[in-house]
Amino acid sequence: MPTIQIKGMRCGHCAASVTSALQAIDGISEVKISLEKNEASFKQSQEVPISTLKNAITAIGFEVVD
Ligand SMILES: [Cu+2]
Repeated sequence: MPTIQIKGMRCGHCAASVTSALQAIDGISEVKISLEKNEASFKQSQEVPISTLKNAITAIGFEVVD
């Protein structure tokens, strides 16, 4: 499963926001968030550019860590 590091998630609301932002992207499903690890993992049915992921996360006030 692809996994990305996300900065700024603090609670269940943050996790839910990130989940819906990622799931709104074409080709991404089954998003799982780990607040302890600051990670989001997901299933990818097609290639999604990292810039698309970053934009979606940035748009809701979080940051993808490189
Ligand atoms: Cu929160």
